[in-house]
Amino acid sequence: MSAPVIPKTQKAVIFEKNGGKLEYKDIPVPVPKANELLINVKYSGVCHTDLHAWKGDWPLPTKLPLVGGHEGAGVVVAMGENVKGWKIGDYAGIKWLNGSCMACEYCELSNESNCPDADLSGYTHDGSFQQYATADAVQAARIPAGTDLAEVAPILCAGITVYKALKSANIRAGEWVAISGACGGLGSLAIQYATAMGYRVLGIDGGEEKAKLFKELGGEIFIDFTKSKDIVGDILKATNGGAHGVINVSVSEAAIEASTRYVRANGTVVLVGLPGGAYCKSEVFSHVVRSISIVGSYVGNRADTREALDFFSRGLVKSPIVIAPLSDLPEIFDKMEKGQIVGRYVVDTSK
Ligand code: 8ID
Ligand code: ZN
Ligand code: ZN
Repeated sequence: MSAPVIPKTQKAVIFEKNGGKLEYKDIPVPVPKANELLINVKYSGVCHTDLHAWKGDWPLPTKLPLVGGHEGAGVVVAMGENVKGWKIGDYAGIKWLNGSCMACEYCELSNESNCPDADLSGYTHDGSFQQYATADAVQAARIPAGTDLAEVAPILCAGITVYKALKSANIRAGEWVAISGACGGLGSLAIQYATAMGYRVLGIDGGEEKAKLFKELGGEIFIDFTKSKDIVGDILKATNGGAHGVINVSVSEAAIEASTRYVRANGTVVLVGLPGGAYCKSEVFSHVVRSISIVGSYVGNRADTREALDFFSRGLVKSPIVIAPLSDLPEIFDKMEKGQIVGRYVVDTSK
């Protein structure tokens, strides 16, 4: 294959300060470092984390100015001189974990997301809301040739994250998993991974459209948090004693607190959603006598990435996507803030 022509400038959405104007404009195409791929991003999912990063919600500063985005799917167009195992034309994915030191005790055990020097796409490293982005060749996701790049994009954060979170819940086939925030980007994939893994799925989210999507994706029982007068009671009843595992993917401190009360005795509450400044409150007496576990789950490692992509390639999970131009990002953030997104928005970087 002849070397692709790489332009000097490209379209991107960039902001100068947290909460500042999201500008759709021409910026320089980055040059890959020795260890990096240059990926021509075709599509990028829009994760709620991108909204947190833009707003500056978390106690971890972003780089500024910043190009957000960390669910980028595209084609390798160039690479640094130390890159091994990739060739021009390969499909590659930009994940949240852009790169890590590979030498600390966490990296040694493949817990690379916990690396103190983790480099994060769309946060500490310009991400996938641009047409050309760089990624460490060791961490970039390998996407099989022929994959639909718009459809696969949400797997690169949402898919990997919920798949790892479900593993962290230690549920057995036939047991109940409750997904709180079931019909957003992460939740809509969690329903399907959970079903494919053999669990019974109860979802909590709000509104008719979300209730409909939940059933279409194979969920069993839907609890509407905008209608239920007693969410905890309703879930305990529906599951005959509580969910064996709970995946918290809402952006609500109150919903997280409730999950400590509807998890079954000996069950596991998994914290995934990251409402800024939130605490997970659990009543100590009940926590002890029901012997529940509360664990945090943070994206996934390279094996989780490969496995999560494999579920997708086998047709077991499909993200309900809405494709929009990259220039629409401000409107997408606005909808996301209002909880109005059903499934996942994917932006087309060519528009
Ligand atoms: O590695 C991680 N831990 C990780 C990875 C990726 C994303 C964590 N996240 C975090 C994001 O930063 C964000 O805080 O997970 C959270 C969810 O991301 P998302 O799925 O991309 O967000 P969304 O598409 O906006 O979906 C959120 C859903 O929660 C529902 C909303 O209706 C929406 O469907 N929800 C809310 I907000 N309050 C709720 C409540 N009280 C609720 N559902 C049930 N009960
Ligand atoms: Zn994400
Ligand atoms: Zn490390």
